[in-house]
Amino acid sequence: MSYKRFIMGLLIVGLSTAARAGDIEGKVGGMKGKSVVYVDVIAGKTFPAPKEHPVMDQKGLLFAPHIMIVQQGTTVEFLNSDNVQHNVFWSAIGTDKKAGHNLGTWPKGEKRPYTFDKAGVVPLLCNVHPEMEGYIIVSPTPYFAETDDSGNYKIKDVPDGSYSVVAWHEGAKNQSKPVTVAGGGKADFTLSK
Ligand SMILES: [Cu+2]
Repeated sequence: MSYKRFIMGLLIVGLSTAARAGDIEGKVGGMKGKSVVYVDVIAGKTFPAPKEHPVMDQKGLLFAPHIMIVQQGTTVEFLNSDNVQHNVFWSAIGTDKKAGHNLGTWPKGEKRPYTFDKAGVVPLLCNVHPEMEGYIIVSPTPYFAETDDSGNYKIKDVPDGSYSVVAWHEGAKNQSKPVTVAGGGKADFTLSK
């Protein structure tokens, strides 16, 4: 390849990547505290499973973090950091009761992995401590964000295109909105119970 063609190639790659993606941002209102926002299934697109294994801890008789969002295909390590035995189970993923699972009960310091191949909301419970409750939101795409406490969010580096964006909040009805990203996009949500 000639030097000139190489430089031309670099310029084209540079220009096209610069124009091809942007952030989706906005605000989720109507409910207090943190929400989760994600880009829903994109027809014909799949994404490689992330290599990182986030840890869902059970500490001080609480799931920590209380809400975790992961990409579909992610393996989550469930850890017990308490001096008592904890259990982890969920009775469904989204509305699919067949996706319910019991990971078992184990003592302090032990971890058990689970790979979430199905997208949806996973309500975590512990059958030793009925008051324990947590959530894993499995996003079908790598494009997701948690809001800050005021509801503001930013989903970074979403390729230009048209999407359905979903907002989730504990105890509220999900809401989805069409969003077009052209170097960036905006979507505000007002959720209710
Ligand atoms: Cu427990």
